[in-house]
Amino acid sequence: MTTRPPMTAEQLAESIRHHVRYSRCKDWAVATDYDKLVGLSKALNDLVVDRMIATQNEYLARDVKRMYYLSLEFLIGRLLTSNALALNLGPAVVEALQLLDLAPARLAALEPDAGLGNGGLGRLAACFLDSLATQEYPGYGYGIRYEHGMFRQEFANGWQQESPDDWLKYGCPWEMVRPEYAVPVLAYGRIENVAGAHGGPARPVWLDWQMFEGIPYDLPVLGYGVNTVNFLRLWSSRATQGFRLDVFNQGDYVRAVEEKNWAENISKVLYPSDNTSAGRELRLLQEYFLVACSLRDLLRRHLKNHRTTERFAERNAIQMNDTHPVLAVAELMRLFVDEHDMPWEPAWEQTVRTLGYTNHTLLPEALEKWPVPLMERVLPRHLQIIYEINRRFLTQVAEVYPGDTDRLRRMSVIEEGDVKQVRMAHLGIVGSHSVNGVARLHTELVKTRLVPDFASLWPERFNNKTNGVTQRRWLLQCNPGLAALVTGAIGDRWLREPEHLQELEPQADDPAFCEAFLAVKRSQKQALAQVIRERTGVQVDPAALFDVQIKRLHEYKRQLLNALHIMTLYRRIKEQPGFSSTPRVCLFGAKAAPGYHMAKRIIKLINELAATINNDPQVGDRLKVVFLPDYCVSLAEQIVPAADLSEQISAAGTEASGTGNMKLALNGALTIGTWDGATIEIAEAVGADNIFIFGHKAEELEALRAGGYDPWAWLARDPELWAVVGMLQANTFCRSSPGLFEDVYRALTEWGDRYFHLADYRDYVETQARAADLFGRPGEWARKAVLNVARTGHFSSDRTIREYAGEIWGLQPVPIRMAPADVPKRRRKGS
Ligand code: 26Q
Repeated sequence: MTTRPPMTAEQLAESIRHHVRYSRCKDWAVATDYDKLVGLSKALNDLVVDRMIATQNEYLARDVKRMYYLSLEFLIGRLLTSNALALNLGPAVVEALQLLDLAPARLAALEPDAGLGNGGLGRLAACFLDSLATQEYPGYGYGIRYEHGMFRQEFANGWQQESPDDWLKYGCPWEMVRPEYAVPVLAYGRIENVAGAHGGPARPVWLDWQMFEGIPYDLPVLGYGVNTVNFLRLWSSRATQGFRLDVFNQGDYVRAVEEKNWAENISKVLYPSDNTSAGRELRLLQEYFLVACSLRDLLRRHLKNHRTTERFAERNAIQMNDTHPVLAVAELMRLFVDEHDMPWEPAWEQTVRTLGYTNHTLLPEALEKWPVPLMERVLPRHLQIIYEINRRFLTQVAEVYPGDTDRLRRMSVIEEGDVKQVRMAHLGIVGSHSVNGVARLHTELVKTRLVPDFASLWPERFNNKTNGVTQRRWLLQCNPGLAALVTGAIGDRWLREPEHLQELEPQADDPAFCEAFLAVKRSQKQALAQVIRERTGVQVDPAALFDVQIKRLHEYKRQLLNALHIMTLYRRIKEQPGFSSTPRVCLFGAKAAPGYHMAKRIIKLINELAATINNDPQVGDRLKVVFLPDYCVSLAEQIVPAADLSEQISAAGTEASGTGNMKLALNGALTIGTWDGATIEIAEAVGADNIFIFGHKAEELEALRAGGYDPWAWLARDPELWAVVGMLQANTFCRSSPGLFEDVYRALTEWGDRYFHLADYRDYVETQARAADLFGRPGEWARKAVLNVARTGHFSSDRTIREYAGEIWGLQPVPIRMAPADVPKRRRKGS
């Protein structure tokens, strides 16, 4: 970055002292480290505020087109370091803290993660905000300010235990509450058609509703090295006077206050399930709450510059992150038609032209469907609107395919059955001008398997946007050693233009550079070894192969296949006394949805493997197994830089994209993976020689399925597999509780091995052996690792966002110049 830092270390130190005193009301002598962290955050925030005001003024003055990213999840993690880096104050912060006799890392570690998401979908939303601001796009996030984000995970006797996350306990120095922009939200009640005034047509009127309100809290989103500061607006729910007014009036004060509590439950907690739909009333209310607050807010902003909503889509784009905010289709129609008096057709045209829908999963259990009776009770007017949308849509389908009633049944937004259901994916597709998948294979499968009828009706609507990750958090911030090595070789343009990483390619053939790469990797592994010791008590050798699988625990992701490989190595060590192999540390980080029985068993299994293997003197340093508890963004930032081998081993055709695969490759880990999701595109980018691909492809698994896949046949054919699976049944890893892993064993056998662990086992084990072998030749390994870094610039979310902006949103960058007048006088002097 060529621009001058906006403050010197001395000024920053002074500002920290100022804020400890005036924001925390603490004398320096008694201030805690946490007070000082807040002081530092507030000091930086002063600079942020000037840029945020300048940015919003510019957008308003130029009446720019804006994009709103609606998501039930934003997994942003910590903000201090990324904000300091974006402001070009990285070195100044370190120096200022030295002046104040404080350790930067210790302070930074006190900031709780904002864990407002489950996994990939939520983290993607956070990377997108970073790339939007850095590329100077007017793009905002809208989400929910969950009081409790993703649960904290501990292990008790190897079992996952959840406890509530309390990230707001000490407040959040970055958030700005804006009660003046509170919005009312209605739910429940009934619809009556009331005759219009002066004999006009009858209009539906929503009666007997309950009201609550959304209070917005803004988190600033800083562009790196630019003045742009966008924001993420998070809604907190609150009861209003209008809430159960009747109960207040009847004098039942206590009951009224009890019910007040109920309204405040809406933003209380993040649903911790990933890739399964909860189907609960509270979740429906959360989804509606986000949509209702956000649309009312952005419509208010639109009406500052425009008298009407007639040409709304020219100035606004809205992206729906999966089906979770798809009620936006009905709510935008309701606002246009019921509140802004637009006729149906133009309202529908503006709605469709404004909205885009991103699909993130093919798993049937993740597809959201809401029972019609529930929707009718909670959102009666929306259900009416959805029926009308569907009626018009099916009329259109019937014109294109006359007499094809089966097609109408398949495509309908309403699924018939004992209990009718609203299919949210269908509503999203019908109500959007763009439907995208998140990796090339995934988009193909959306078109051919998930919704083929829609893809043939509207082929132009479907498009691919392969995911990406921000190289600022996932290389510059988390791996400063490697970032400095890269910048030393090719300069720092890669920070804003990730394509430049490819200039690193020639360095792969420079032994000195490869040596330097290995030295950085070694020091990152030493740092992680210390974290492992502190958190689990396990001693690992930093020279060993660090084999890493970090992601949500789900059967389709096949942590169990990894476990079968570990059992295989263990068995070989035990049965072949002279067995020698590359020393390996198998690392896991994963949370299981609290109600997901099989996922919790698999965690227990891996913890039992760890207990047995790590304490077996016969094994020694040849094999260690570590399950780090409470995997989260900040822990990922410590694991990713230290990984040698990245496990991306989902059953082909099940992982929509994956984004951990990108983070790990960008940090020079080699991938062992299946031909699935974005791993396919990573393989094409880095080259077949620089990645370990194994297993059946999606169409091969499909053929196996069609031919009647028989796990027993695969067992019978492979004696080693037979022996390893037998260990599950024989209580080898749960001597004191027989039968503990019976269900895991059954899932792999009697229950049909839904995710083809057994079919991919042999190729996996052999490919692991090739990886271990290569690791024994560090020069060759380093060359491939450096090529991975050089060739993964394509997987930056900067590229992804540029594609969305150009092809879906019609969004232009808006550079923000900071005139001296944008900074109040008090702060201008000396800076
Ligand atoms: C739905 C209804 C009720 C409660 C919860 C949910 C719910 C919540 C989260 C359903 C799904 C999710 C999360 C899905 C997810 O993270 N998908 C991942 O998205 C990534 C970004 O595109 C991809 O890289 C991953 O492949 C995909 O699994």
